[in-house]
Amino acid sequence: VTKTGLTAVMSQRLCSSSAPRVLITGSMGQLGYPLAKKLRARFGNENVVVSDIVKPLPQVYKEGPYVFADILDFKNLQEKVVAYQIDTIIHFSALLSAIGEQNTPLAMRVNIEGLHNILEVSRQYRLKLFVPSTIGAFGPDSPRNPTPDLTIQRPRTIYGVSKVHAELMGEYYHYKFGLDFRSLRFPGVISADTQPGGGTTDYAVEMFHDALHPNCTHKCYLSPDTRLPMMYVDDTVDSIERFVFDTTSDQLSRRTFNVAAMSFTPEELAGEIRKHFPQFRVDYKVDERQLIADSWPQVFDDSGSRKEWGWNHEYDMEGLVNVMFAKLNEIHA
Ligand code: AKB
Repeated sequence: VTKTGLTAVMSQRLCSSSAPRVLITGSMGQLGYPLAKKLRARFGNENVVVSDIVKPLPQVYKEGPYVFADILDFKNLQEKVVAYQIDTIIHFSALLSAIGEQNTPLAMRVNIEGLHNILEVSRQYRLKLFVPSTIGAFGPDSPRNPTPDLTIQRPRTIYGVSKVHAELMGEYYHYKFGLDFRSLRFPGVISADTQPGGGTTDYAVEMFHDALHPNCTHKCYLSPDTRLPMMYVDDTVDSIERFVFDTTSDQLSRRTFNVAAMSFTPEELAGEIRKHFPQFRVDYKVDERQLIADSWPQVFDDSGSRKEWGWNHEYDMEGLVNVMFAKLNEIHA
């Protein structure tokens, strides 16, 4: 090996030895893969272990470690943490709001029992743990415009209840056992190349896909004036990276924070989409998801995140619509 070659190998070693070793659960959902890409670019492919219980496309195996990790199987989790020398877990596995209402027992198992396993394995092996929370952790008794970080939380979905439980359990493990637990409450997340599944805010993603089909009328299950907080996926991924990997524990006065970017109604989004596709039509036919949306924040107050750990979003509604159509055109080209 030449001297420069050796230096390169050594600096690679130095880099990788100081890099975190991250396990992402539920990686084949909307957020796992985009986050893995970002973290792998920063920390190296081998240092970010992507996991789920599904068999992904072959390309996923080529990009770095992909493992079967069932969050309901404690031993399986322990094994992954030990085998891959994990020091940080990003725990995405969960059933979202609308699907959770259709199968409450499963939502309780995945969102609550699964979380207990993740908390315990994190305590045993002294890991850092990030668990996303949501606007759905608030309910009809919470102030809706704006919704602050600390206020009444009495959600009426099993998803919301499980997320309040996750916030409280994580904070309990932090104060009782010193676990470095962190959580961000996310708005509806919008992305072009990964799909959400079973959420109440999913209409916004579906609108973009339908707009690309000239003869398709989007059927919206929320009323035209339902205002909800939303965020483009790149902002979501940035917030996790910054909050988990660029913020020290002593910077934080608490463990759970709201993050926000924009709020809009279906009618407002359709109006912005019509700037690109003037023929875009929407039929409104509300279903049971309206009740969920009506109990959620309309505008999210994230001033705590902005002040304490420097959160700043990049995409507003106009930026979101531009980037979504640019990405979707690339995908369909
Ligand atoms: C859902 O709609 O359930 C999720 C969320 C806001 O947490 N997208």
